[in-house]
Order: sequence, then C-alpha cells, then structure tokens
Amino acid sequence: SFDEGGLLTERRIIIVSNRLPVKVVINKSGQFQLQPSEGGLATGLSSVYKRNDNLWIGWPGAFLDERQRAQVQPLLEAEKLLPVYLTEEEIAAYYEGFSNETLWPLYHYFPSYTLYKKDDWEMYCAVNRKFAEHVLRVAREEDIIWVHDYQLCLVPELIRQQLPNVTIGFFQHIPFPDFEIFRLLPWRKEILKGLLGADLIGFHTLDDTKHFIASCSRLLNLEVMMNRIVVEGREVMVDTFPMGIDFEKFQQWARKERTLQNERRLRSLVGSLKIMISVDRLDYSKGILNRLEAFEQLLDRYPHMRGKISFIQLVVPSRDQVPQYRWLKDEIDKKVSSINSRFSSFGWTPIYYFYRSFQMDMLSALYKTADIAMITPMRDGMNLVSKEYIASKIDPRGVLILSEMAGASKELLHAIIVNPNDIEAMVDALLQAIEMPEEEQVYRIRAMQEIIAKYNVYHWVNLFIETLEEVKQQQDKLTTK
Ligand code: ADQ
Repeated sequence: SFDEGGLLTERRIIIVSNRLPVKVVINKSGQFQLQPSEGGLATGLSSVYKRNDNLWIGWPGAFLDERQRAQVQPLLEAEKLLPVYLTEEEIAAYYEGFSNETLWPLYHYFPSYTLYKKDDWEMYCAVNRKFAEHVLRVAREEDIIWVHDYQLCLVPELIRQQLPNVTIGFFQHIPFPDFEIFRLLPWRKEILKGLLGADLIGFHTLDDTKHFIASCSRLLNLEVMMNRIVVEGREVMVDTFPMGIDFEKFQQWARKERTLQNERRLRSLVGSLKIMISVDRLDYSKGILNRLEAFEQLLDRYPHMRGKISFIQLVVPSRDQVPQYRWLKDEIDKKVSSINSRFSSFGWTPIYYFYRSFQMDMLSALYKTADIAMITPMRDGMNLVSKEYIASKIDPRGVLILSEMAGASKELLHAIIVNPNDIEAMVDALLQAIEMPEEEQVYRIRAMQEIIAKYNVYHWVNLFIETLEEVKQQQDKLTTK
C-alpha cells in the first residue's frame, strides 16, 4: 500500500517550488520561528523532503535583511529547507505580476483579466534564473529534481543546460489551457521550451495533458508520439497525475476531541437548519459570486426554503494586493449584505460569511456539520477542498455539489456535477441536494471515499516519482543503443 513509508527510490530528491512549506514568523519574544503550512502540497511532500538527504528549495515568504537571514538560515537548514530570498521588487513583478496577473488568469480562462507586461516577464525570467542557480549550487547529475507549478516554468530548461543528464520532473497544479487561449501569451514559446527541459511533465487532468501536447506540436512543430514529445533527440513524457489528499489525516481530524467540541457547539447553534458550506481562497476562479447568485435565486423562487437553510461561506484572504482581487472582495461584501438584508428574519441568517483562515479542528467540524458542500469554481486545476469534505465524513451523510470545471469532477463522479455559469442548474442542484434521501447520500459518499482513500497524496507522489525514473531509464536505453 502507499503510505508515508512507501517511497521506493534511493536517489536524492530536490523539491523546488515558489514557496517553502513553512512561513518565517517572529514570535512574542522577538525571535524568528518557522510555522509549518497546512497546504496539500506541504503535507504530501513533507514525507519526501524529510527523508534521507532530500531537500526543498523555495522562498520562505518574508522579506529579510542580511542580519535577519543569518538568524533564519540555521532554522531552515535544520529542516532541510534551502531558502531563495526575494526582494519586494522581485515579488511584485515575478509573483504578483507575471505569475498572478498573467499566467494565472490566462490559464483559468480569464483572458480579459490577463496583463501582458514586458517588465514583469523579464523579472519572471530573472527570478527563474535565480531559482535555477540555487538548485545548481547543490544538485548533482544523479539527483531527482522535482519542480512545482506555473511560477517556475523556465527552471527545468535552465537546469538542463548545466546538467544535461540530470532527472527533472515538473508538475503543474493549475490547468493548462486550450491552444487558442495559450497562444495569446506573447512568451508562449519560451514557456513551452522552459518546461520541456523536464523529462516528465505532469498535470491533474487528461484535458490539461492534451492541451499541453497540442500547444507543443502547433507552436514548436515538435514530433509527438502519443504522450511523448521529441526535443532535440530527447524524449519528454507528458502525463496525467490527479493529486490526492492525506485521507487518513482528515479522518483522524474528524475524530479529535477539539473537533468534536466544535461540532457540538455548531450543532447547538444551527439546530434543525440545513447547512451548506463553501471554502475557497479569495479568487475569481473559484466562482464565489455565481454561487451567491444561485443561493439568492433559491431563496427568491422557493420561499419555503427561507428559514430552512443557511449558507456558511469561508474565504481565505489571498493576493489582496492585486486590483481584481480587491474588486472581488468588495463585490462579495456587497452581495452577501444585500442577500442578508433582503431575506434575514429574527432567528434566521441566510449567509454566514467569514473572510479569514480557519484552524483544522474548526474546518473539520464545519465539513462534518455541513449537509451540503457547494464547490463550484469557474475553473480549478484539481480542488482539494471537495476531497477534504468527503474525507471528513466519518458519518457518511452529506451531499457534494461540484463544478464540472474542477479537475476533481473527473474523479468524484458521485457528486452532483454542475456548470457554474448555469445558475438555473445550480439552483436545481441545491434542491436535489436538500431533498436527497439518506441512503443515496451514504451510497455516494462511500463511493467517493473509496477513490479518495486509494488515490491519496502519497500514491500521487510515488506514482509521479516512479514514472519519472522509468522515463529516465528508457531515455538512457535509447541513447546507449
Ligand atoms: P488552491 O487554488 O489553493 O490550490 P485547493 O486545491 O482547493 O485550491 O486548496 C486550498 C487549500 O486551502 C485546501 O487544502 C483547504 O483546506 C485550505 N483552506 C481553504 N480555505 C481555508 C480556510 N478558511 N482556512 C484554512 N484552510 C483553508 C492549487 C490549485 C488547485 C489544486 C491545488 C493542488 O488552484 O486546483 O487542487 O493547487 O494542486
């Protein structure tokens, strides 16, 4: 079985991502401290970088001067984390700029939100070179280098130039768009060439994989054989690896005493109300406004639903320096207050809206309490929240409404699948969820739990690394023939 002890390779693995899996914070006595992040990637890969002499290279998430760096460095090194320090200018142009105002909106099919700024692109190149240099300072040709996500598309090729035989994998956590969207990018060829420095390129869904291959053949005229692309005599494999979660961890959280306490408190507050929940980072790709619209129409058109159901919307603050995100935040504020002021009664509030992060024991209690989870992004690489909701249901009652634009919809076939642009269909899905018989809920949750338990995050890590090693062995055979 695949678990934390299941990784097969003996070779050293170097993980590279924009952010390290920890945050540097200053504690009450003015000392630097590392705060582990709870994200899916951090949990999944912590089993990898903590092992043997593996390590993780990335930005520690804080702006530090020379003196501060000297204090933080030993803390990071003790955890096998190698920091890439970035300046505020670098973060503004490479991260907030090119990554989040160019690649993010374009790849999520928001071309009208996409900015094409040459200065941002140049800084993106410079910061990618900086990351590659940090890798090259420690890497040897026999290592496995695993680069993550759209912020670092140029890193594989930059490493390849210096270490021609090293093993490089790249995984993209967000969608790869259709050719007609991708071609809009002025630097489309550079991005593809950068990625093709890898031996294996992975995506969450088959569509992303196909889109990437189509763009390579149309823009670079490269020879394609099924899911292999020939680049200067080297075969690069492109494949689909749907990312999972740590299923067992979510089951354990659901059983913890603090979670049970929170759950009892919540239940006594909500009484016999139906509870619907949504959990998103603040992002226009997550479809928050459409979902609020669907909830409003439900209350509008079906007056008997008033006083029967409440909607708990959690939004995690994110990228609030970017104008579109600030606009979105204002629109959500307005929409929530207009719905609440229109429908509230003494004793019933339609929407509880939280703009903050939650601890796991509260998140788990909310997942358990919710009769319905409505996860309806306009576009999402995978969406782990939908899997976390299902994994937390130790009492297998509840209904998942899931957008067909989320990668997870390709695996969670027992959810109610909706198009987030179709408000009517979302209202119908809500009605169906509210009325779903208990046996059907149990049947659907169990079916989804089976998938999520089997294809967990450790399975994902192992499958990617195993495939990467296989690809490399086949390449070596080809070149020695
Ligand atoms: P994200 O866009 O961040 O990830 P998602 O996969 O849903 O989206 O992960 C969000 C994470 O944040 C979840 O683990 C969730 O538990 C946590 N979270 C959300 N709200 C929270 C709150 N209020 N308090 C605390 N924690 C909260 C990107 C891609 C996705 C892809 C992942 C992994 O956009 O499509 O699934 O990477 O590849």
